[in-house]
Amino acid sequence: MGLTVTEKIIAEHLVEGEMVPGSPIAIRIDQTLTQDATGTMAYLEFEAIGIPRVKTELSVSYVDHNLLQSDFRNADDHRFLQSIAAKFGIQFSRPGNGICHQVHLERFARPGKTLLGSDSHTPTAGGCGMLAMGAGGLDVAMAMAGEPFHLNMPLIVGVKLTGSLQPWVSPKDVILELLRQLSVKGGVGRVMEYFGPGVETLSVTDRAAIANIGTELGATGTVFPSDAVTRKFLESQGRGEQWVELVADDNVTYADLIEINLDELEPMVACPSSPDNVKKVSEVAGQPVSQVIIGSCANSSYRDIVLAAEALKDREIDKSVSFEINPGSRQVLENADAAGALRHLIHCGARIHQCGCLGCIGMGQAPATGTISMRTFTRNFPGRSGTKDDKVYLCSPEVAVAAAITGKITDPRELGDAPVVSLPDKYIINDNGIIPPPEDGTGVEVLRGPNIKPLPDFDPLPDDLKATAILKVGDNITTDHIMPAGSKILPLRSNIPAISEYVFSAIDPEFSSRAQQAGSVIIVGGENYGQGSSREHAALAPRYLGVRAKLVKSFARIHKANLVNFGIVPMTFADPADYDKVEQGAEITIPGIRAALLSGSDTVTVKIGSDQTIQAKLDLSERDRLILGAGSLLNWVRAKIGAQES
Ligand code: MIC
Ligand code: SF4
Repeated sequence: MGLTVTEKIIAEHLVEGEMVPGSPIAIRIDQTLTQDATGTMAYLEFEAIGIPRVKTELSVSYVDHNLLQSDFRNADDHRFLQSIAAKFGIQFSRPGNGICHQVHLERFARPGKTLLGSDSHTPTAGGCGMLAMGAGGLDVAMAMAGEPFHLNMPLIVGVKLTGSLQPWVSPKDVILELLRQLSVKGGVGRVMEYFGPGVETLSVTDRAAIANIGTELGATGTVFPSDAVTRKFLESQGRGEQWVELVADDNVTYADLIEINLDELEPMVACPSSPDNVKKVSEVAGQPVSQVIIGSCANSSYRDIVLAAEALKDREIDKSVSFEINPGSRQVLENADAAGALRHLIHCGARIHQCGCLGCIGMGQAPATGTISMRTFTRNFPGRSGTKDDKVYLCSPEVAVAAAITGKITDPRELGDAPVVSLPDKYIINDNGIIPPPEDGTGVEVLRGPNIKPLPDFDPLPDDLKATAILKVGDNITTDHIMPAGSKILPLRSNIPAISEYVFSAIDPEFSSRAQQAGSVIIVGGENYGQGSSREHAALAPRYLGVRAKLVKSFARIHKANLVNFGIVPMTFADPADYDKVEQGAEITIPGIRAALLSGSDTVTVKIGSDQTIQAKLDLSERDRLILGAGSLLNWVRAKIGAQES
């Protein structure tokens, strides 16, 4: 039987296990990326491992999230990141150089390679024929130390594209359609692999826009083939020699097959407040809009910005709309300027911001109360924009521009002829925003600001667990619920005691003090618990507050891995109906939890109060169990290194 592109890359990098869907495997990681909001912790962790230089082919540290410098803290973190990158042999992409995924695609993505990033949208580079995955910072630190990445062999879903996109219909609509069909948990445990004649009609940045939001399906990754289009892209980036052809064999069988005819797609939007609440624009048209933003790692490439400029040429922005542009990278900005696009944007009244994540992670750009904000972003989870009860719609740049012109949600096809954007044969390339590390970093001093606190120590798992279920939540809880971001909380990412005060703050403001009072805590949840970002702070900070286990109906992949890394036992209800038996506030006992884990048992008995028992499943690899027993991945690694040395 032939191999898919994903299987070919995994086979080439496999160091442990067999490529049987669902079974644990470990693969070699060629490249890593970090961004500042997860990177400070990832480098503290790398430092704690105690290796003098990264062992990957390439590691890049980006600063793109925490760009607001309202006090010393973010600026201190930037200096810390720059100095530690120089010390350990890591490329450093300066603040303002662009969003990690956009810059990585432009300058570093390579077909056939593996990339692990401490950001959930790392699969963006899958648009260039890579296997790129998001992970917690500690997993990325381990990869930098040369350790393989552990995951379950994914199921490979084939997405066959036929036809071609019609005027005003965007690559974003492909992935919105998939979200409509599959929901935010439809991709869990899967890699979405695209093939078919429609793929050839999409540029690498179009493919990257689709791969980016594959994350919102809960997918482990999204992979496009590396073909003539990929070669042209790499040549336009002055990296033609890095191209290799990588396509699926003719006789492959996909675990599932989905077919999308691009000819039939229409402009779509994801309505508040979930990326899978997708409707045709025509179904929600006419509602007034107060803010329109083009940006984020999903849609801020050259094509997106120039398309907006062309559509706005000789037109005006509606007076009730704040129209904002967040370019994805300095390369995008410089090339869009050379093409004359900035002139049209400035002339029509756009607010042009620096290159970075900005409002996508609540770093400014919060919308006005009760009004609709149309954004080309990745996520519209409740309150993520920074405004309570926000009404954020996710859309393509085409739909965004139409709303900016009319002041209402509008089907862009009503605007007449669609702009046609041709991509440069050669982009203007200027890498002076990326600082390479010195050959030898041993003498480099790491600069630490007062807000950078050491990693807390965590104790091993006790023999029996006694804990209080101080919080019970429903389905699709996001990491934005567990550990919110935004301009107030993000600067605390390198200070666990301080950030832990905000755990679950949006849904339970007393959570942190109640957890500390309870001492030992268990959290009860529904389906797809922990969807969204890769932030390990959503495990690390709760662990600091005393959370020792989570009992839910199902987990999102990255969050579950982060729980294991920080010694929180992830358990699922053996019978989902038992969810109703646990009330918030219940006292829970799990006698012999440590022995059950270490002996490889698939279930444990959970006592609720004094009179009920239920069964919980432990769906964990042998390595996961050892890590949980040790209390954290770092404890386990340190013990292993200690055992090797003695
Ligand atoms: C996000 O989009 O939620 C983030 C901010 O990029 C996160 C990472 C983080 O929380 O730092 C992600 O997607 O992983
Ligand atoms: Fe940044 Fe938003 Fe992309 Fe996260 S989703 S990396 S915050 S642009």
